[in-house]
Amino acid sequence: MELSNRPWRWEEGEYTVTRTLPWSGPGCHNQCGILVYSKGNTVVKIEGDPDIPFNEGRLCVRCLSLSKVVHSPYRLTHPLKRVGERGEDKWAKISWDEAYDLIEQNARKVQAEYGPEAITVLTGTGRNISHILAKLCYSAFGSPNMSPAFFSGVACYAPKLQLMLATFGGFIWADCSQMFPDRYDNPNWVPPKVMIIWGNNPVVSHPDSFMGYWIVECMKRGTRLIVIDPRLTWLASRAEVWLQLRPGTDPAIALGLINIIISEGLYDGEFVDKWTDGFDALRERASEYSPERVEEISWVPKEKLIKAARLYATSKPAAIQWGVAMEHHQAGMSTLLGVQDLWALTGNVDVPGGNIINRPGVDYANLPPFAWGIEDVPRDTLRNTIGYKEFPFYKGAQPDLMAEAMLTGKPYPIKMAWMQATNPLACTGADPKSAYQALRNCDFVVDVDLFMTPSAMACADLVLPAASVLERDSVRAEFVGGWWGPLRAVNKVVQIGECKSDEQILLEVGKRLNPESFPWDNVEQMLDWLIRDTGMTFSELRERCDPVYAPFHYRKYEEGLLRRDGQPGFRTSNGKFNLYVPAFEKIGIDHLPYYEEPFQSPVSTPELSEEYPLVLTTGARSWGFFHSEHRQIPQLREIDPDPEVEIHPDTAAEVGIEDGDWVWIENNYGRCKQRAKLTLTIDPRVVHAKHGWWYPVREGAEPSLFGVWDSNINQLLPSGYQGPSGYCAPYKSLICKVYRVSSKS
Ligand SMILES: Nc1nc2c(c(=O)[nH]1)N[C@H]1C(S)=C(S)[C@@H](COP(=O)(O)OP(=O)(O)OC[C@H]3O[C@@H](n4cnc5c(=O)[nH]c(N)nc54)[C@H](O)[C@@H]3O)O[C@H]1N2
Ligand SMILES: Nc1nc2c(c(=O)[nH]1)N[C@H]1C(S)=C(S)[C@@H](COP(=O)(O)OP(=O)(O)OC[C@H]3O[C@@H](n4cnc5c(=O)[nH]c(N)nc54)[C@H](O)[C@@H]3O)O[C@H]1N2
Ligand SMILES: [Mo]
Repeated sequence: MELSNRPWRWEEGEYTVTRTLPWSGPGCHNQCGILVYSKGNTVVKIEGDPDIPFNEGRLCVRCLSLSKVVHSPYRLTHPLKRVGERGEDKWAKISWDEAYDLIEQNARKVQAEYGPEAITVLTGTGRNISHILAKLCYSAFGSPNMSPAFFSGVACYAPKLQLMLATFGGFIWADCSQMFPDRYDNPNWVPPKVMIIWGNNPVVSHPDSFMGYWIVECMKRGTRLIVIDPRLTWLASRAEVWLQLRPGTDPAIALGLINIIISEGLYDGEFVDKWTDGFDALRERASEYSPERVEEISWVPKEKLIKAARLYATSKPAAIQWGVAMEHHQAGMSTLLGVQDLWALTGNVDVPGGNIINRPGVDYANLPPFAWGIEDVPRDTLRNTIGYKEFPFYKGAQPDLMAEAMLTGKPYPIKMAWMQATNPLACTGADPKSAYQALRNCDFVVDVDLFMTPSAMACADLVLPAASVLERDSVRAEFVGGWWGPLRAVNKVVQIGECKSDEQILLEVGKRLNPESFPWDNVEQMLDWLIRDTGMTFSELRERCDPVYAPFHYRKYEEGLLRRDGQPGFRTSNGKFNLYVPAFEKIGIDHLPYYEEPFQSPVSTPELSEEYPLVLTTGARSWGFFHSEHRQIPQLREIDPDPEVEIHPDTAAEVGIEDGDWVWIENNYGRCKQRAKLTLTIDPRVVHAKHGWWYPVREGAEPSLFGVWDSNINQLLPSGYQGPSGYCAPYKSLICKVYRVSSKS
């Protein structure tokens, strides 16, 4: 469909205007259309592109501030080689060629002496880096050990993707008309009658290619909300039912809802009979979770749970929008499974206004799958992937065991680490002080980032300056599987210093180390190859300008549009939407949803809870920051000048804390300082602390490391408490106490 007649670039008065999208650097998961106004090599302002259906001209504050990020005086502009001791902040500018020489020498030395698996590639939330880093790890280094940087249980989205593949063989999300370029006007779409927003605050976070304002658009069209969140969010304040649960008790809520829906006969018997497997076992399991028991576990009054169950099950269609809070608990997989079961029990699978099975922007049979380049790693080496034996369900190197290997040298030593688009000491890592030691144990550490981070300062030997999204040509495509979005070109606007794009660094390092796997002469050729199934080249895609939407069909399982054999059903070996995890049965872990207390809680560790009486959840997203980013951008910092811990006034009064006081948040693993924000929107037994804090304008050299140990809440979070499948970890279910900084520091 022709969306607009505007070209990808034009002149307007004294400005050049470029249409592009901010897929990465500074980050997010999305692909909002933006108009970049530039003069020469300077970005002057950003506006929303009204012709892009994904965001229809709307932008968040980070996007509107993009020019300040691109031109920040704190940007890295040249490759830097460490010349002092690690952490001393002594660096020499070197050329890219010298940097590549160092990389090549070190990588070849490690490969020869220890094998390629002694090199690890450490990633963050990915954005358009995921497939690039896979290719770097597998094809350039020949190592199987790509791992999210000390990100315990890779507790973000990957658990959802792996579980969905294992149970029904696709990727599902809430239907807000996003599959259609004509959006809310599309005649096949209807808004959900009810939406459950669960462990998610998308009006702030817009996570995983899902824009929060889409929900508001649905609300304008009649959608009513159920919100499951320990904090009163904007959406919760407008919900029909708000379930204010104790953090970490989500699996009990899921099982309670399932139990009510089944026992009251509110499920969709036809869908269940025809398309699902495992109903009887699920019914039996859920029957253990009476509303009374769920109330006791979760603190949610049983009347509210029953109201929510009835409202969801009797409103057709209905959708569930799920957030990362589900994965931020050890038993997170159980919540995810429970939610999938709810979609299926209510027959809301792939129906208009329900939870739909997405389709990539193009049918890209030949595009790289999840792990671009993995075919370059020999089978024997793949078997050496860290965590391969311990966690057979896990894909890639398991981060908690990777941390262990880097600390202990077992099962084998890790000698070289490559970090790109991650800041584990400030944000990604659980137990960041151990992560520091783990990186320090490596002989050679490279970091690629837009800014000098505490992680690079403390541990890197070589720091490479990455280009931001306005400094690169790239494509926005669904290379990593679940981050759905129409295909689009990312267009370079300016060049900052000697920064290079992640794509270009990949290609140049790859050509040095394994040229056969990098046959492209330049990035454009590589992009052409990546999107070759579309029948377009990169420059044709750019000229086309409009995003590429593939035709979308509802109820694909009825039409035989999901399975490789073209038969009706789901893409699973039994053709069913499984209400349990067949793969879990094989590896001997519970294959149905279950409730387990968080590893530390008032219930599981009552003695410890005498010392640390409060339940601690962390990391609800801030408007102005993407994780540890943006603390050096004044207008974004103005929105959230300090890290804040939310405390109920009654709780604060008990320990003499006043609004705005600096307080210690402490548990048996560590402590950090944040500023008290007293609020009635949180239960008196719960506190919530912000994540990702460091202070880019403070001293970089040790011991300060930009103040990374001052306010970093992850110091209260241990590594090694991942769930039984290797996925999920307790980022949002901890215990702590709070007290004024002056009273006992
Ligand atoms: N306590 C607590 N901790 C959490 C969470 C929580 O809720 N609570 N959330 C967790 C979650 S869900 C996630 S996904 C992780 C996120 O963890 P990460 O994704 O590792 O996020 P950051 O640590 O901010 O690191 C991102 C780095 O990438 C750099 N960068 C941005 N764009 C580019 C680019 O285009 N190229 C390159 N090379 N670099 C770029 C930024 O400058 C920044 O330094 O954090 C986790 N940490
Ligand atoms: N501005 C901004 N946007 C972002 C990011 C960012 O750093 N900044 N990060 C991106 C990333 S990588 C991710 S994963 C997404 C995450 O985006 P979301 O899924 O929205 O995650 P959060 O904001 O961490 O938490 C969502 C809600 O979960 C609630 N919550 C806390 N503990 C629990 C619990 O135990 N159970 C339940 N049910 N709810 C709980 C919090 O109160 C919060 O309102 O955001 C992405 N978008
Ligand atoms: Mo995330």
